[in-house]
Amino acid sequence: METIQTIQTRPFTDQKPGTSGLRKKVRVFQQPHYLQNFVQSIVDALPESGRQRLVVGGDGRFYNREAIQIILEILVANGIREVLVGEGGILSTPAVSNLIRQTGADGGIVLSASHNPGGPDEDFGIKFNNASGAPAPESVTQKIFDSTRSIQQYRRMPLPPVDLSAGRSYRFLDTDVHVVSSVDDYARLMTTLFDFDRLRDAVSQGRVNLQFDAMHAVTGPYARRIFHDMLGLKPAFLHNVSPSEDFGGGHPDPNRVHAHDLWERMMSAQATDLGAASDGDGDRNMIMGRNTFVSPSDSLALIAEHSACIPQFRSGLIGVARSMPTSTAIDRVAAALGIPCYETPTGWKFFGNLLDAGKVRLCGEESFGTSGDHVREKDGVWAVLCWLSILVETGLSVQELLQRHWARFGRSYYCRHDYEGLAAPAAEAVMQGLLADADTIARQSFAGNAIAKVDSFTYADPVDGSISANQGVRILFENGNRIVYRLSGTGTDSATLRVYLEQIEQRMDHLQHDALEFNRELGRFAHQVAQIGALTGAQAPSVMT
Ligand code: G16
Repeated sequence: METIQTIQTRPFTDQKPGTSGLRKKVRVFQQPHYLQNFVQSIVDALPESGRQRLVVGGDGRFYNREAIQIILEILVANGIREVLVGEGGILSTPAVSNLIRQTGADGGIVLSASHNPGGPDEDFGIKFNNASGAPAPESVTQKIFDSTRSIQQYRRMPLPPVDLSAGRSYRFLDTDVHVVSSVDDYARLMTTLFDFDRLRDAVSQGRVNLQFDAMHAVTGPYARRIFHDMLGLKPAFLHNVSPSEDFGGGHPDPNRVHAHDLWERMMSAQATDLGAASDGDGDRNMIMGRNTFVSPSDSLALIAEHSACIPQFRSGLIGVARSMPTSTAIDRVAAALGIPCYETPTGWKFFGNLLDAGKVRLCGEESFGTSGDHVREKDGVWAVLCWLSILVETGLSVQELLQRHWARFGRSYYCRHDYEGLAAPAAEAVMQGLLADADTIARQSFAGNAIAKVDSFTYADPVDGSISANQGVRILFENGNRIVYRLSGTGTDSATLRVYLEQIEQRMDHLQHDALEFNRELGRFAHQVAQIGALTGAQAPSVMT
């Protein structure tokens, strides 16, 4: 009989969680003790009373299964009473959040590097979600990080390879391990939020046509169950629904570049009323109509505007929230609805307190994330069901919905310019330089529009009062236009500088421009005032979306 081993280790200095947990190259995670140190640090951050039940699952990328075996050995050795693992180790990020909430678990461990590619030379990630199903707040991630900096040993119980077929249960020492369906609980939750009878009528009879691209990632099984089995969508409208460890060699990021096939189909005669894609771990979404792309910020605003079409929200939205760089389109809808709109730093974890306190019911981010108060993560499949509900209830096309929205609320022309592959010190220098030159920049103007102020965004959480400083530099124009600069917190090697551009247009005859084109000059201005070329050597953004 094996016994619990205490393994001597040494701290790694690079285990500080970023925007969404710890993300590194697979080879970094494969170093002896690397993953083990981090998992033991998560356990050490849990209070004694928080060690009863944990959920574990991931997006199925390369190293998912090996990581789950390692995690189980550590959780058993640390006496966690019960562990629920997704079938085959698979659970989408919103499904983990849901399982934590449905089972009253103390938290969960999510294995994913989201939209980053997978494979032996690609990315892996791990994060901890708390008992409400939300990504751990900074107070907890800091505790985990502190522990990784001082850890000297971890505990493991050697286990035979654990078969993760659904329905299997095991007892290892004091720990019960149950392998649960990846999809059942999540699909059940969706039926409580949407009118599946009405959606099925529309979809199965082809009155509203949908196509969905799972990008060979985790949402494949969810899409098959919900869109095909439950709503009667023909299999030909489901693309890339077989998950693979390397996402079919692709980049599971639902945007124009990486969901290119869907994009092309939606811009051609093969278009359907609604086209959608989701990312590696199923929390992001991209929404399209015939010949139409809906920017994530507009998607959020339109879901709020038409929330009465969504049974989940029929009792009232109460409040909404967006991350600071996300466009202000939703602010205008919230004002019209007479509800508050909160502005948080980037990172879904910042919505957790607002949702738990019942201050908001709908949240979203420019980074292709939207969700409601049913879980504490963004939720890709859910966002598609929202849009489907809006199309079914209004009888309008995606394009008509957008046009009406812009005519009523004005249009936020919104773009993001990414400067990838920068040396970290150079990227930092841009951020520091902006603050150092804030007064000089504030005296400039763009296209006749004066700058009201240049500042660094600080968030005071209205629920627990915690302060998060340095969450991005803003150039705020007097007419409401904005430029926002921040450094990405999800990369695994070099630094990425993100520049977010927003220009609000109310004139009816100026609502139909191409957003990239519309913001091109503002992008040049943003590049120049921040001295990006001089400080980083980058003469232009590498990606513009
Ligand atoms: C993660 C967070 C999101 C956040 C995004 C920003 O997304 O969950 O809340 O908006 O990162 O990424 P960056 O720091 O690179 O701008 P995901 O889908 O990668 O988990």
